This record gives sequence, C-alpha cells and structure tokens, in this order.
Amino acid sequence: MSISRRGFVGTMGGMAVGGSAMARVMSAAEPAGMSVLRRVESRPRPSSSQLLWQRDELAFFLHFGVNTFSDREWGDGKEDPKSFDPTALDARQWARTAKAAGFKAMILTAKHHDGFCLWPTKTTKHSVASSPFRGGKGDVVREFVDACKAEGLRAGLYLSPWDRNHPTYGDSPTYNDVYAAQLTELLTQYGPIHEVWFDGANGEGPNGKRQVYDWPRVWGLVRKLMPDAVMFSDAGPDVRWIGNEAGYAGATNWSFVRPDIVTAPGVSGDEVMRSLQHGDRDGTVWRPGETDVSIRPGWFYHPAEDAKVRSAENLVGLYFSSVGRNSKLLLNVPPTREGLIHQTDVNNLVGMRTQLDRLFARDVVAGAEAKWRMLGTTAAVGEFTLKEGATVGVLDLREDITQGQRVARYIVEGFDGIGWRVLRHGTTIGYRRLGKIAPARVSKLKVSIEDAVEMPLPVTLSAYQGD
Ligand code: FUL
Repeated sequence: MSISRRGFVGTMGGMAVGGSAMARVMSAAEPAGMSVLRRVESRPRPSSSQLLWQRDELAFFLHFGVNTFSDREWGDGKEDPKSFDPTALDARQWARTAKAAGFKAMILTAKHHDGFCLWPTKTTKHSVASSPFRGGKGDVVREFVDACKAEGLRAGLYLSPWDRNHPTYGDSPTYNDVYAAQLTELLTQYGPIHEVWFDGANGEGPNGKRQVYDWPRVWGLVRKLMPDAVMFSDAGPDVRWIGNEAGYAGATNWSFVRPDIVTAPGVSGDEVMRSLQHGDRDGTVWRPGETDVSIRPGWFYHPAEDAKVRSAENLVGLYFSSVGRNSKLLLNVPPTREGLIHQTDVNNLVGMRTQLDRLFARDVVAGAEAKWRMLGTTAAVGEFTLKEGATVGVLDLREDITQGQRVARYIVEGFDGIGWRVLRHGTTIGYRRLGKIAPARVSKLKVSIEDAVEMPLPVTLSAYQGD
C-alpha cells in the first residue's frame, strides 16, 4: 500500500524546513516582520513492497496450461483436463533460466481464462488433479513456488477472474465466492507470494450472463492474507499496467496516479490509457507501471513460433524501454509441451544478460567529483568532473525513490574541453532513466534539473561507453 503523507512545508532561502505541521516561516523575499504561510501537499512515497518490486527490475511471466496443448491463446473452457500432459516438467529449469538471465522474480498463470487450475483446488474438478500429470497427484503451483525458493526468486501468481469453465461464472455473488476461495487456497498453502496479478478480462459466462467482479473484496482479501504482496492490475492498487503489451513505458512516466481516472481493471478510454502509460504528475497515490510483453508473438507456447523468438538485441531494447523508463519488465517466457523453457528462448535470454553485463561493466562517472547546487526550490544543477576523459554512449540517471519521484525535466551536458554540449534532455527520471546517445568524448558531465514537483535531490548519474 502506498504511504501517502500529507503535510505542510515552508521554505527558507531555498532550504526545506517542512514537517507534518503548518510551518510559519520567513521568506527571504518578504519585508522583515512579514511571514508567509505556504501549504504544499507532500507527495506519495513507495511502500517497502513496492520498492522491492521495482528494484527487482526483471520478472519472468509464465503462461502455461491447457492452451499449451491445444495451441490456442484463449481456451474456451471445454478443454479435456486430460490434455494437460507435460512429459518433462521441470520448474527448476524455469528458475535457473530466469536466474542466469538476471531475473529476480517469476509469475505463473495459476488459472487462465479457460478456467483450468494448475493446482489441485477444491473449487472445481477442472484442474491438474483430473490430468495425467504426475498421475493426477501433481501440483504445478507447488513445484513453481519450490523452484522459486530454491533459486532465490520471488514468486507471483496470476489468477484470471474470467473463467470460461466454471458453471457459476456469471452468477455474480456465487462466482465471487468461488474466486475468493481460489485466492484463499493460493495465498494460504504456498508460502510467501510477492505479486498477485489480475487482469480485467470479463467475457460472457457459459450461462450467457455477465459477471460483476467484486474488486474491493478481492483486494481486501489479498491484503489480509498476504500483506507484503503487491497487487497488479490496471487499477493497481499497488502496481499498474503500463497500457500496452508491446514492451515500452511512456517517455514521461510518473509513478504517481490519480485513482479517480483508472478506477477498476478493464476500464477503457483515452484518459485511462494516458494515465496508464504516463502516470499523473499530480497523482495522489504511488502506483508504478509494469511492462508486460512476451518473448514470442503469443503468450502461450506455440511450436510455429519457434523461429519468432525475440533476439538478445531485441531483449536489451525492451530493458531500455521499460526498466530504463522507470518501469519494471515482466517478460513472458512460456514453457513448452514438455514443461520446459525452449532452448532458443534460453539462449537469447542468456545473450541479453551477456550484452547488458558488458554494457554496464565500467561506469566512467565512478569516482568523479560531484558538486550540486540548488537553483531555487524546483531546480538544481550537478557537475561531475571525471577522473579521466572518456567516451560516453549510454547515460543512466536515477532518483532516490525512497524519497518519491521529483524530477519533471532535465538536461545532461558534456564538456569536451572547449565548451558544454547538450547530450540528452528529457522529462521524468524516477527509479531509472536509461538513454543511448551519439558517442561523445567528455571530461565533465552536468545534470540540470530544470523542473521538479518537490525540492529536487541530487540524482545519481552513471555513464557507459556503449556499443
Ligand atoms: C490478458 C489476457 O487476455 C492474455 O491472454 C494474457 O494473459 C495477458 C497477459 O493478459 O489480459
């Protein structure tokens, strides 16, 4: 849950003197004896769970279920549970792949829209218990959480609210009870779950009726059973959808949103999409964006897509357009019918990691002397004198997001021995802002924060040579 602190802050000579109470302060510009009262809404900050979530940077998404065997993207709920028959399922191989590629968490589709449950639930027979997998005694969710634990990854689960199999779907109160029971099983029997993932898909039920979901109940239940988990949906409440499935966050991307714009999962409209993609500069809750995208054209594994796996270079590009734009990358890597991550996907993921490690191997700003100056209450400038001249091709800016998100506009300049030259300018920074630039030889770098929504704090600058 985001911690929203509201208080009153005054300024004195550009220095914050605020606190939680109204501050009566002297302004340098006011005639002596006059005092001003200035009320500033203090901005939201991330919770410790939201911080962990963002710092992980990379998570695997695993779409796996009856669709894997029927070669479909959306099952209709009429699939025979016996069709679910992975012959060599090894969740440790998923986890080892994730770890080798530098991913810190994994989210599994415990149930997709077809209603087939990957754990032996009491709420339906349409589950692994009716399949040949491990002789009907198997539990994919269990193997998944055990593998996460063994490899030191955080586990997350996606439970589709749309259920095309369950006979109660469409009888709203009854199905809402079923859904709550499924969530309860998942959040009480499998140890810590770090992220609970919800979409807003809401098709017609087998009875022709439209289901009305009870989101306040769902969110309340997760908060009660797993208080440290973050909940994902269009409407959070903790982390939000980034508004597309193509792998990029907005160039301007605030971690704040106005909750009155995206009120529930599945709502649509131009303002909703803008808010998802960019957040809201004047938002009142901390709800950072998650970028979900697949390594293959589909979310589920299809043999016909084996030659269409994103390359290592393409995956590096996704890292820049998501993590590098103050978002988190939730990369879908779907297991095959054997129950393994395909070798092509493994190779390209490891290739991505090799490229990223090479790119970020030597920060030319490390050890530089940094001097920051405040320029009023919403601007500041930091100058970095490098230990030796260097060529820079990648800039990496970071705000200390434990103190919120402040920067609204910045410029980075480089000194080439003769004069200052603009290397890059942009809007928000947040957790991390990465940018490739035309390689430039510099001896000094300067970051000017030209606009900020709160008194700017020094940002961290790293720079790399690039390709
Ligand atoms: C959507 C679903 O309809 C897709 O099948 C996929 O699971 C995607 C990640 O979320 O809501």
